[in-house]
Amino acid sequence: MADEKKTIFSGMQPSGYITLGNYLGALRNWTKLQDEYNCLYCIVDMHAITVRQDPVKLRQQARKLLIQYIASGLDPEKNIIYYQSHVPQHAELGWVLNCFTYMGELNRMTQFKEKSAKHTDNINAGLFTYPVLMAADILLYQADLVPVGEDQRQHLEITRDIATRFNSIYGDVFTIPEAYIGKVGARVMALQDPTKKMSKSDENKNNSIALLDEPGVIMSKIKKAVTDSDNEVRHGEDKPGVTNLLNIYCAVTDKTMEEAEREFAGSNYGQFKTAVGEAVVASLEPIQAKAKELEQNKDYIDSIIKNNAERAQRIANRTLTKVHRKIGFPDRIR
Ligand code: ATP
Ligand code: LTN
Repeated sequence: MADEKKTIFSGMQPSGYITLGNYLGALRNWTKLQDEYNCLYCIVDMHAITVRQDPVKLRQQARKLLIQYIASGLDPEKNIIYYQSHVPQHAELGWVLNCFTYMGELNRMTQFKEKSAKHTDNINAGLFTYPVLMAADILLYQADLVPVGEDQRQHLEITRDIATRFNSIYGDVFTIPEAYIGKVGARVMALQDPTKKMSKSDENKNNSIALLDEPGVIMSKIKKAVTDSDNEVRHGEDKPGVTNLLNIYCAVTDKTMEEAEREFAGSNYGQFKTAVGEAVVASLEPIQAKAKELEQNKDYIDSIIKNNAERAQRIANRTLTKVHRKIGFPDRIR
């Protein structure tokens, strides 16, 4: 009988060590979806080189990311977990889709605007066409659903536009994917500047909590987080720092905002921050223990890297062959 499960695709860049934002906005949702869907979770190293990376660090970060995917609960037997650069079909489809994407569409992307403002010395063509490679990632596997944080919504929209455009010319080649954005944790903000998102490539390490930060480091970063001066624990647009900490607290404890506000009515910021810090430490503790264990198991991790890239290639090839036929590339002689 044909496999009736729908397909999920998502990815993270090995551009640093994953943060609580990446975990709450994306990774945690992935682990909840793995039984109901066929899932592919990619480490998008080709996307990461759109900003300059140190080669030694990039390789280490990619391996750590893969380990953290598994430590967070993704089962590498059930899910396909692999490096983007091990599956050349991503780049091949990316090229084709470049020819179906307009400069004007890419010009509107806010991530491009933000990243090019941050890296004025290296505004390269890859940074500009980043969303096209992302569309290729998703469309190669005919994904139905793409679980991401709020910041990726615009990239999902352009993916849908590119796929719809291609299908309208060549027939039903691509599944049109939908974004899956969770209700809690979809946008965790920087601890020192709660008006911008927590980001793994932020140079100020006090802005983010890494999934593998030691408990003492987590506590100290949360204690230093920017709040305000009225000492009242409630959420609101006028209180971005406290709201962010409340959101984090709700996400890691599975409590509602009302429950959390009730719990901290009458607490001062010191007590509140201690409780948030302890809740974060407790939720990350099992992941950290598992990651330590996996790091010792080199052969196991290597076998996952090899097998899963092969599994991904087989699926990717099916779509790519179809695309090549549709656009009129000559058949390969075998
Ligand atoms: P970089 O700093 O290199 O841009 P990043 O921290 O933004 O990296 P990505 O690898 O680009 O992380 O994103 C991985 C996933 O995490 C995506 O699904 C993204 O939407 C989600 N994500 C990133 N930052 C946050 C955040 N602050 N809150 C919630 N989700 C987030
Ligand atoms: N652009 C994403 C990472 C990413 C991705 C993808 C996410 C690359 N390809 C495909 C989902 C599906 C980011 O910056 N967070």
